[in-house]
This record gives sequence, C-alpha cells and structure tokens, in this order.
Amino acid sequence: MKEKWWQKAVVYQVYPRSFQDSDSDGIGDLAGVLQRLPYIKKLGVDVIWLNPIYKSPDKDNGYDISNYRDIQPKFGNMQIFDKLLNEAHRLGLKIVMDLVVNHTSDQHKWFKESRKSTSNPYRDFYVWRDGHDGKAPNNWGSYFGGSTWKYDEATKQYYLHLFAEGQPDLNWENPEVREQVWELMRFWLDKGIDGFRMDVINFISKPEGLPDAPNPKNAEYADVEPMVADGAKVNDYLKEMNDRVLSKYDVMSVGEMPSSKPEDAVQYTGLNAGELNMVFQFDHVTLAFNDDPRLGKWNDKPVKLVALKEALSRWQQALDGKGWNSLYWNNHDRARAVSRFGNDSPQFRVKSAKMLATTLHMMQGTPYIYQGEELGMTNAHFTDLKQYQDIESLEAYHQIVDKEGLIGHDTMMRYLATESRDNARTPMQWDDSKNAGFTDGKPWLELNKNYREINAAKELRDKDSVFYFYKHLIDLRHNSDLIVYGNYIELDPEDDEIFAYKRQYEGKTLLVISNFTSKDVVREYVSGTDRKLVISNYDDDLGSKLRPYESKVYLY
Ligand code: TEU
Repeated sequence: MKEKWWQKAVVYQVYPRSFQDSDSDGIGDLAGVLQRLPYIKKLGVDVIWLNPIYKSPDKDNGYDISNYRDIQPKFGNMQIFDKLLNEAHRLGLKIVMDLVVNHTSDQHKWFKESRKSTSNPYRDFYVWRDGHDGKAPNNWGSYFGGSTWKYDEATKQYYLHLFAEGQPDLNWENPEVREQVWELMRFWLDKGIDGFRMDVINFISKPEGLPDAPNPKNAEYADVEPMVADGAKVNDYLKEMNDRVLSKYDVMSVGEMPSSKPEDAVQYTGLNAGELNMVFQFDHVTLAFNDDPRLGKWNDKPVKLVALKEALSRWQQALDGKGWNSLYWNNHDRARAVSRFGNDSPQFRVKSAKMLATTLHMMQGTPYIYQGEELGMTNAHFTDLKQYQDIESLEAYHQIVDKEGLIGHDTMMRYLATESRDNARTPMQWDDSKNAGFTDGKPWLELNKNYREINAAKELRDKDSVFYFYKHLIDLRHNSDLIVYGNYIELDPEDDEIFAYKRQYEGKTLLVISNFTSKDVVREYVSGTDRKLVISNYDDDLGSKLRPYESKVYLY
C-alpha cells in the first residue's frame, strides 16, 4: 500500500460561497479562491477540494446541479475556473472537484425531459413509481423532512428524492445514466483536475422493489439510510467508473459514504479493488444521536471519548494494509471540531484545537482540513432561527417543532446551535476588518461574532497560533513514512480521559497522547527517557503529567 501521491497528501476543503468574496455580492467566488491561493499554499497542503461550483438553483447550496459543464454564475465562469486551476497547479496545488451524481437538480435538462411523459427517452434517467391508494410508493423519509417521494401531476407518478424535492435521484440501473456520468467526469478530468470527492456515492444502488423501511417508532416517515446505503450494485458501478474513467488518469477519488462500515470500505478502497482510493466514513461524527430516533442527529449531548476512540481505532485497524482512510473532524455538513469534540471556551480553545489536530493528523490516512479549522474557528452560536440558512436545519425545525411538535423552540435552538451545518458555513475569518475581510457586501450568512479574536491575519503574526501548529503537523507528515505508512495500536481503549495510540514502522515508534479533559491527569506509561518529543501543544514536557488538553508525540 505504498507510493500513491494521495497517501502522503493533505487536503484543504474550500466551501467557495463562504471562503472569499471578490465582487461584493456577499457570496464567496472562484476569483476569491484564486486571491487566497498563497494563503492555502503557505499552510503547506497539497490538494484543494472545492465544494460544488456548477450551475445550480442553489436549493441545497450547489448540491442540486442543473448543468455539470457550466459554472454557477455567482461563483464566476469557466475562464476564471481555468485561471484558478492553472494558478493552483503553478503553485504545486492539486484541485479535486465535488462529483454529485446520486441526484441532479430538478432544473437539469434530463429531469425536465424525464417528467414530460412516461415515454420520454429520459424517463428512466430517474426513479419514477406509481403510488398506492393515493399514497407514496413507500415510507421512506427525506433527509430534509417529509417523504422521499414527490407526486408529479403531469404523468401521475411519484419520483424519488432522498434529499430535497429539487434533488431527484438518478437511476443508476440505467446504463445510459452511467455513460452520461462517465462523460461529464471526463469533461473535467480532460481539463486537468486532479480527482473527485463523490457525494453520497454509496447511495446510488437502490434496493430491489424499493420496499418499506423498518419503522419501529411508527414515525411519520422511516429512516431511509439503512435502505439505500451500500446497495447491492455499488461495487459494480464503482468498478465500471474506475475501468471506464478513473483508471485512465493519475487522480484521486474519495467517496462520501454515510453508514458504510470498515468491511465495506476494504472493498471500496482496496488497492487492487479497482474502485476508489478512500472513503469518508461517518462513524466518529455520528456518535451523539438523540435518544428519540424521530429526532435523529438533533441533540446537544457531548461526544463520549471512549466511543470516539472506538470508532476511529476500528477504522484505523480495519483498513491498515487493506484500504485507505480519510481523516477528518469536520466539513461543510458538520459542526466545528473545536466546539463539538474540544472546548471552544476562550481558556481552552487554542489548546484543544491543537490537541484535536495532533490526535487526527498522526493517524494513518489522508487528512482533510476544512476551511477555518486551521484557525480554530468555532460553532456560530446563533440564537435566532432567522440566522440559519441551511435547508436541512430549517426543514428539521419545521418538521420537528412546527409539524410534529416533538420538542419546543428553545430545545431545538439548542440542538441547532450544536449540530446545524451552518455552524461550518459562516464566512471565513480573514482579519478583524468589517465582515472579517470576507466581503464588502452583505454576507449571505452571518459571520461568527468572534472574528475579531479569531482570524487568519492575527494567526499569521503569531508563531504559536493554531495555523502554524497545523503547518507543523503537515510538515511532519510530508517527511515521515512512519506517519504515512505506520501501523496503528490503540492504548487503553477504556480510558475516558486520554486518547493514546502508537504507530510503528521499520523499527521506529510514535507514541501519541492526548488529554481530552480540562484537568491535569497522570499516566505513568507516558514518561520515559528513551524518547524524543516530536510535537506538543505546550512549551514544556512534564512527562507522565498531562495538563488540560495537552497533546504530545514522542518518537523512539
Ligand atoms: O451529504 C450527505 C449526507 O449524508 C448529509 O445529508 C449529512 O449526513 C447530513 O447533512 C448531516 O446532518 C452530502 C453533502 O455533503 C451535503 O452537503 C448535501 O446536502 C447532501 O449530500 C445532498 O447532496
């Protein structure tokens, strides 16, 4: 499992609409990303993953694509994209695009044709079914509230949409759909991009007969994920994708795979599997679920360290020598890491941000840094429903509070403050000027109020900042086969204060210890004279005594 460039790479995820606005419309754009390439280069990463920038009605912030071969006008145009790609390559940065092909926008020409008639050539590009007795074909619930089925009067059938009504699912059983996907992938790869992140790619094979999902709590709609994740033909489709497209280019591929288990990922990412290079698994970021399954992810519970360790260690051990992990704490869909897994109080934010970074970046796999994570940006701590923009958050509030009355406003506001995707989507905090230097216009989403304390300009002036700590971790990885290829041995799985593990390779050992608490703890195994301190988030080393959120790495 050696010598693939993406195994030594570190990826920086740019959510363009919140990164840098260049034309004062309050929305980040490609010219803004181009302007900030030197900053990204300075961090030391190798790859930029751009969230979708294709033409879209923006029902789900670009994850509803109406033209795969054209740029969303609010982000710029193809000329600016080409300039960005060329400049990134000139700087030695690769660009990975977001491939969203489980579904399209309902404004895509394929869907406009498909819905015209049951005999239209594009009819079978999507999943159309008759209802039963005036009801939807089955009991599946959409990720964004309501049924996953929308009745279309024109042809008196329902179409499937796992996400918004404006995101009809493509029918991957149809070989013509697959051919069209291969074509659009080649369009971008021939332009010179360096790979794809593939949106919910393990949802593309739907179960035979589309049966009802289990509904033990007799909820209005049943959880669809167990029915659509890792379906029977996903491997076949990915093998075909690899054979027909990916294998023709020296590119990287990462599949977003909600619910996938390590044994699935061994198949998806095995070096000889001929499918993908790595996956985004969800086990460590879906540990805090509401006790009431009807509320799903909406909760304000702390994440238990033992469960977090178990999830990450299980993936490390399962893929070692058999597949390849992605390593991430957050992205555009998740709460900010330092708020969700660390401690975003003024006293401990920096320490815990560095501790989380060390814990993750010393593992085996390709690390992904989500914009602002390298600054220790925090959750937004919004207090008014009007501050939220995310379709998932607003639909959830409407379904849970307004429609079903399962909980009250204040409780749901606490849950949104903990888990809403908007926590990750507040504009990048560049400096302490108006709107943190993100825009001269009205930002599309409110900034986090703490941007005067937390911003790139301030951190670039401070050698002890989170930014330079991430830069150090990236440098360590670039110069260490032990970090890249070493095995993984967890220490003390039941310890609910310390996350400790070892990496071993060619006779060398790294010992990584992180205190996930705000108090001093002592672990005797930590002290030892025969070891060199490689990196720490404290200026000195007290051996077996670990101070609040202290994280350090020894080499021996
Ligand atoms: O997310 C898929 C997915 O699983 C999310 O719905 C995630 O589980 C949820 O938002 C967490 O609460 C991908 C994209 O990353 C997301 O931005 C899109 O909204 C979604 O697919 C539909 O394309």
